[in-house]
Amino acid sequence: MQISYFHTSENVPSLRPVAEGGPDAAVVIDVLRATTTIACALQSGAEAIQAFAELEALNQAADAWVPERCLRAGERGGQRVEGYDLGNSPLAVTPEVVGGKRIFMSTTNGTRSLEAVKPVPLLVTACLPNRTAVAKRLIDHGVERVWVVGSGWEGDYSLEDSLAAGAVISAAMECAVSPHVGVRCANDEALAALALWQQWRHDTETCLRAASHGQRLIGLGNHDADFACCAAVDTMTMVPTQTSPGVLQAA
Ligand code: 3SL
Repeated sequence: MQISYFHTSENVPSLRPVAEGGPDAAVVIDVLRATTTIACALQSGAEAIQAFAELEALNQAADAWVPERCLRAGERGGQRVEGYDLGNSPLAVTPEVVGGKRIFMSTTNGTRSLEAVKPVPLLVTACLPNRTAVAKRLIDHGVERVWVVGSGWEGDYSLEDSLAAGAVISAAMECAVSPHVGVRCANDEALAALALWQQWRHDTETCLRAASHGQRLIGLGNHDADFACCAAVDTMTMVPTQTSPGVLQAA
């Protein structure tokens, strides 16, 4: 298995079909906080997350859904979009709130990364809590070329997404015990992510708080519980998986 890492959706190369060397799997990461929230929401029993880069498209799709089973989650600049049911906190997606519901979701960066790799045959999302579960899923599927895509912040690099990319790559290397499964970093970004994980793996919360987006969230108010949730490692086996374009479900 060859794993490439791209820091943001803007860095993702044009997609080619698998037969022409394109990826057969993609892993989207937005540690703070979209992919952590997505995993928590599905763990809490949400029927699905339907992701949108733009609010207009989200509103159209949500308007067409059964109102009692529909929630709108929107985040811009770290804050909840006015009039929406939810922002982007993993703590808000409790079973009481999201059980049985479809969450129509748009965030500043995370849902844009999902959009960028929507056509890839196997698309999953990762965060620190489910990083080993994601790595195992890749191995079980026998995929050959994996693109891991971070979300960054408005086109810029983010430390916490790279940390989680390294966490997933490291888990894949540890889990690939059969002699015929080899895991290799296919670009420098993947190697650098792995080095970052080696540096911070015993203190992930410090890394998240030191990161520029961590500092942005701290500036917006108390996010202690969000940091603790997003920094937890291997606490979840949920692997959000795209089941139809833009729709993630527990699979
Ligand atoms: O950028 C994103 O997609 C969000 O996850 C950002 S925030 O953590 O909700 O501020």
